[in-house]
Amino acid sequence: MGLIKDVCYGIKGDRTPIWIMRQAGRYLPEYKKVRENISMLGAIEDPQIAADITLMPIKRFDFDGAVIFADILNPLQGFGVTVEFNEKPILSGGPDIFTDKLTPFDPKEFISPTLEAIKLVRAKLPAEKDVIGFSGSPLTLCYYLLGCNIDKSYRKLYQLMMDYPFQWRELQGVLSKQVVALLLEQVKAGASVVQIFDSHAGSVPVDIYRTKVLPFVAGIIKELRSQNVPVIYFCPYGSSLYRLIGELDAVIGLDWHLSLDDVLQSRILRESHVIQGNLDPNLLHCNFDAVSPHIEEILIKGRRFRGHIFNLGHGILPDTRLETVEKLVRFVKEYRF
Ligand code: 1CP
Repeated sequence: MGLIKDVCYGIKGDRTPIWIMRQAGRYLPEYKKVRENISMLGAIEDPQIAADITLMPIKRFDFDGAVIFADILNPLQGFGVTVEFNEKPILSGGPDIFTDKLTPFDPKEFISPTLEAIKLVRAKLPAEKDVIGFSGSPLTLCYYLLGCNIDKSYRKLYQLMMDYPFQWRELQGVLSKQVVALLLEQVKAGASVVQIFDSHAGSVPVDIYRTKVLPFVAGIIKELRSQNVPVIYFCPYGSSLYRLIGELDAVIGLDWHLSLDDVLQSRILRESHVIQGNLDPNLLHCNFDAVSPHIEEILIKGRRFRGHIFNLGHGILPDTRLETVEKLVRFVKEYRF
């Protein structure tokens, strides 16, 4: 059992484990080199290349977990959507989700290269390192299915949610089942922990999140937990929602907008929670010595919780200083309580 998985269950070792969201991505020179010759989708759909990219940050920094090189969007091809990763991901074709039903698909058919990559990565890693699978949440997948990232507007997402409540519920139901199926297949292939990225739920007012979003997220997590899968739920820019999110049976991924002290003192979360986070990714542009006191504070405050997985408060940024990442990982791994 890996260190990250242990912490998900509240089993604390003598140190805090660390991985970083988007650690397998485009800040790495060796990744950029591979991508000179292959497209994003081409890399995801070649199990050996996806596995090699997944392992790059482990080889370079020795993180405690490997997050599989894929994306939250490529599985949507199973709904008949064309996905292209240009400057921004572009989704086209597929059903009109204001009016049409989504037909569930078999993950084994549409993410089989990712499942193969997970197997390859698992076989290469020692038991104490976790393989982290992931999916977008139903709301976040709807955001992309509606092209909100291209429109740079939440308009269609909110219209679907509020003006078409039956369609919203139906869609969230189908997407929830699909997310569970995608994550369970990743677990079967060898993922020991899964993360749900709810990248766009942080914009939703808390009372609307409670009725329109939370029940579906809770349903997904309940289903996964009933099959003993540890789940991390991450909602960036979601600090107004953390009190509600704290009701979920999941590790709570925190962005950096609240300090871990405030989260406890204002009773947003309790010490019985397991958390992940929450270093501001911008601090990795700086000299390690300048930011290490802040990193140490996160470690010490994080220790007050039932469990703490060290991570950033959002994905690592493209032009991050590699030396600072290297020193961060060494510092966290050598820190003893
Ligand atoms: O050319 C490139 O290098 C493409 C950049 C890139 C990469 C490396 C994209 C496009 N996706 C990914 C991989 C990816 N995406 C991983 C794999 C592991 C890793 O990099 O370590 C993961 C976990 C994701 C997750 C993801 N994709 C999220 C959730 C995280 C978050 O930031 O909130 C989201 C929202 C996406 C969609 C997506 N894919 C890519 C981009 C640029 C975006 C955001 C687009 C937008 O909102 O406009």
